[in-house]
Amino acid sequence: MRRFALVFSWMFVAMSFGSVATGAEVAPSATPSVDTLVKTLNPDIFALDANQRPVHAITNVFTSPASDIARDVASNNWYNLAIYLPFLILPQLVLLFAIYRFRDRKDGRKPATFTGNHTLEIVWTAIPCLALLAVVVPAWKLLWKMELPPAGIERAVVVEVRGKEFAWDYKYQADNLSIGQDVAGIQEPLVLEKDRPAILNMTSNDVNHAWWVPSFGVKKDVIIGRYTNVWFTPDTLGVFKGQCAELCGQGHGIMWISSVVVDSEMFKTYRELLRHRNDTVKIWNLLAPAAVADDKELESQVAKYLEKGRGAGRVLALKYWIATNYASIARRHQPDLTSAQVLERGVARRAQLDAVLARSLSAN
Ligand SMILES: [Cu+2]
Repeated sequence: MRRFALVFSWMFVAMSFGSVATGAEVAPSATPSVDTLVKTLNPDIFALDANQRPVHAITNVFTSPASDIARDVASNNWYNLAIYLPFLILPQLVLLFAIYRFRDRKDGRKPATFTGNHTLEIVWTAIPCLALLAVVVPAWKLLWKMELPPAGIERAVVVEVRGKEFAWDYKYQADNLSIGQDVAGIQEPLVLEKDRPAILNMTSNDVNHAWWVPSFGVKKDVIIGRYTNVWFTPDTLGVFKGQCAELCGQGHGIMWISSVVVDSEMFKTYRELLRHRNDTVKIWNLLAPAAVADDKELESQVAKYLEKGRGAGRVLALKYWIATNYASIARRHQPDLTSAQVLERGVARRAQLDAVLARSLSAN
């Protein structure tokens, strides 16, 4: 009973710790260029197949473990294999030996018959029991570890995960920043920080799903009307893929998961970019491929945007989101424009924005 109380309570503990860690306005120093940021934080839009679907490359937990839990899961599996492999192989060897050694030699000898052998029976009962114990104890310890709050819970990145037919929405609990699908409807990756525990509190909007990223060693049902949770500490930089692992309807096969693990500097920058995202929508509407991009209108919207703050982070966020939107939308079929035309327009409009920004920033 105590254990269940513990398990249920830790996610709330995690939530409250998470909300304390709200970041202040960060002025990114020595930040990478806008294009580098776009590529680093949105790897999927640069890796689409001929049908414009993200290239799946789900790495597995044994060859590419990328979290503490994944490493434990992989080593526990190899250990279990070492224990149970002899039980699979030895009986076959004994059987082959007996078939050969005690074959009928056509010399009229009668086979020996005997019943009961206490010593033998005790041995063949005791050995499997010991093997079972040898498997159970470490497996139990690992399962226990996965259920309990992580070490360093107060540093954890707490994310609410919502499954829906057929995509994922994420919300960083600390500052209520949400991500999901971008302007072109492409699933956005969950960005996590290396060496910082991630706690996912998960639920569903419609039917049951499952959040599965093998390289994190995590697979958990995402159930409507209930919260399930997992934690792991990503320990490798890079992009890690997964897939919904609960048959949830027609689009189940394309309900993929993407996660990008970045260093702490990049994670800070990312959160800063997210913080200003909603404010960039009006400017995006002026700069989108089909828009007229009137210079006067743009100047007034940029001025409004800068009224709320003109720090380096806020300016970078504006440039970043326009670039990201263009990068993404160029890789989806547009009604009248080819990808190349969209990209070309993107370059021109980003230059237009840079010019307006430069004017607005130098004006005051
Ligand atoms: Cu599914």
